[in-house]
Parts: sequence; C-alpha cells; structure tokens
Amino acid sequence: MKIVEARVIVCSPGRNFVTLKITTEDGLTGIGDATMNGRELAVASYLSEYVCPLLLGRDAGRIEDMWQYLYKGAYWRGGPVGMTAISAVDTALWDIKAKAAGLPLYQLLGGRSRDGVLVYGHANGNTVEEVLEWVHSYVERGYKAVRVQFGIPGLSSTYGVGSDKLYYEPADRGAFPVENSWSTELYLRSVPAAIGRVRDAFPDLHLLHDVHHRLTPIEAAKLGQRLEELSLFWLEDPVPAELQEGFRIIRSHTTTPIAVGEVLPTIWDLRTLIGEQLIDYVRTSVQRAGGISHLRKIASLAELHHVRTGSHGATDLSPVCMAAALHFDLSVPNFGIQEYMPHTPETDEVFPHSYRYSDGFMHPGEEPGLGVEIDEDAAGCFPYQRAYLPVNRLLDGTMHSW
Ligand code: CS2
Ligand code: MG
Repeated sequence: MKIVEARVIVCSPGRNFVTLKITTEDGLTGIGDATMNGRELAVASYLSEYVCPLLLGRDAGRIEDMWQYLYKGAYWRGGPVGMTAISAVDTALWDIKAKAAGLPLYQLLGGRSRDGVLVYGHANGNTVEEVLEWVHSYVERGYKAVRVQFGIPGLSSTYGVGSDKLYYEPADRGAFPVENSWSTELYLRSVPAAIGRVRDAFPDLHLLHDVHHRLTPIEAAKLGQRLEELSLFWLEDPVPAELQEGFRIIRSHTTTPIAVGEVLPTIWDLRTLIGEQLIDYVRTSVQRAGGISHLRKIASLAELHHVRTGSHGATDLSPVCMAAALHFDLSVPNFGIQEYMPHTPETDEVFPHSYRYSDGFMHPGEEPGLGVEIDEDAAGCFPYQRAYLPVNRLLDGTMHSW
C-alpha cells in the first residue's frame, strides 16, 4: 500500500482545525487530526514542509516503523508540535489499515473490552444556579458524569465559563489574546462550596473539576483535602505538570483522585507521574500524544500502575480525534472515562462521522476505519483565521498559567 499523496487541510468551521489526509496507490484514504489550539499553522507547516514529502512512496502499512522514522528521524524529538504531527500521520495510517481490512479500527486494537464508552459532559456557569441547571439538563440526557466549572465572585472571567454554554470555545479571533484575571485566594474561597452544592443536589453523579494548571502543589493539596468528602471522580490539572515530582506533595496530603496529561505529548513526560502513581487518570489524547500507537504504550504503562485513561476531548480536538479516541477507548483495558464536548453543526458538516452518543455512553460505529471523513468542499467554505487562547494574569498583573 504505497502512499501517493499526503495533504494538510486547514479549515475553520467556527474554530480552526488542521487535518492530514493520506492517499494510497489503491485509492484508500486515511485522515488524522493535527489541530493545536492557538498554534495551528505551526503543526500545519511542520507537516506540509517536513513530513508529507517523506511519506510519498512509503508503505502505509508500516505504521510502527513510520512512527519511529518520524520520531527518531527528527533529531529534535518530542514536544507538542512534532508529536501532534506524528499523531496525525499515525492516526491516518491506522485509518487506512482498518479500511484495508474492512473493519472498524477497534477490531484491530484487540476488539471491544466494554459495551460502550463512558463520557462526561460540561456544565459551566457564572453562578452555581446556572451550573445546577446545566447539570440537570445533562442528567436528563442520560449523562452519568459531568464536569463543573464556575465563575469566581470577584473575577470578571475565568477558565471554563464561556458565553456559549453548549459549545465552549476558549480561542478568540482577536488580534491579541484575551486577558483573563486570576486570584487563587478568591478561587479557593468559592469553589469548594460551589462543588458542594452540586454534590448535594446530585449525590450519585460522577463530578469532575478542572483547575487548569493554576495552583501550587500545597494549594492543590489543600483543595484536594477540602473536596475529599464530595468524592470527586477527579480533580484535573491542579498544577502545571512540567515538574512531575511536584505531584508528590499533593499525593501525600489527599485522596482526591487526580487527572493530568492533556498537554503532555510523550510517555517520557508522564514517566514519573504514572510510575510513582501520582495520578489516577492520564489525560493524553490521540491528537497530541503520538497517535494510536503511542497512546497505547502510555495506556500500557498506566495499566501497570493502577492508572486509568481519561482522554482529552474538548472542541479543539476535531471529530477525527474523537472518532479515533472512541475506538481506542472501546478496546483499552484500563479505560476510565472520555471527555466529550459536542462540536458545532458546521464542524459536523465538515467532518461527517458514524460515532453516536446514547444514554451517557458513546459508540464509534461499525464503519471500516475510523468512521469519519473530511468533506473538503465544506471545509473550503470555512477559511482559516488566526485565533489565540487567552492569557492569564494575577490581579497585580503578574503572568500566570491560563
Ligand atoms: C480543557 C480544555 O477540556 C479540558 O479539560 O483543559 O478545554 C483546554 O482548555 C482546551 O483544550 C485548550 O485549547
Ligand atoms: Mg483540562
């Protein structure tokens, strides 16, 4: 199965997406998601300038060898840009291999390990009352798990609370990043009680919360202790994860489950977090962490250490990534949960897919391959527009993690 074409398609149906499309000599096509929110063209040019020319003439069936060639052949290894590019190639090659076999991808990954993929929704609001209303609407739709994010009294804006409740999109098409302001003191003063009110109203629901990289380990330890009685499903990204050892402090103080990994692109960036059991869920995604091939290796390391998967699935991961994630999730033995933010109708128009939601679970469908395609005519109607993720400053102006 020789590769005869490899193209990068950039489009923007409401938000930017980068998609790699590979075509073989016998006309089979495979696609991979190469979107990196706020830095899309960095990956697009890495692919089109340096990777796509190397794919031509190679055997699409040699997936692992291709991964090793692109990873070890780059010299400048790892990092989110290079790994997102490798992820897209890997995903597209798995799509082709499954189509050639006439099977849905999960059948090539060992078949089903479960009947459906547990997903979580997103309830966001400026007030607890708004969040409660949204949690109720998710429960009405059959969700078993909901992430809750609240406005913080005293702050004009914060992560996770956007203008549009259903389609949360943090990237903004302005000339400069939107500036958010942050106060750990105001956050810690309000969020435990807010989550407590949701727990009181929904005693049996899986509740998740994303701190989004903003605390120090000891602040996160304090928050984890205060949330213990609320039995969270997980507390996500409590601190920036460059210093993996920092999570030892959190672990030594609290039993609140911890989830980390959506920004981490390789198994080596997770070795301490997983190896020392400093986390309970690993959040890496097909799109960021080296595709299906590398994500399976991360999941195997996690399996050895009682860590379950909880892949990232925000709207800046395209339906191509969501489809691939669901095949991976259906098969991986130590599955935990899958993030699911529905995409907008125009995004779904560009990326027709067979995956479906039903009563709190998702199913990738039985189409050969990933079960998702890119409609290039529709994509052409939505040209790229640069967009930035927000930046975050403390109340005194000091730069902080967003
Ligand atoms: C968030 C993401 O879904 C999550 O857990 O961390 O929404 C993240 O903010 C975006 O993917 C950034 O583009
Ligand atoms: Mg997150």
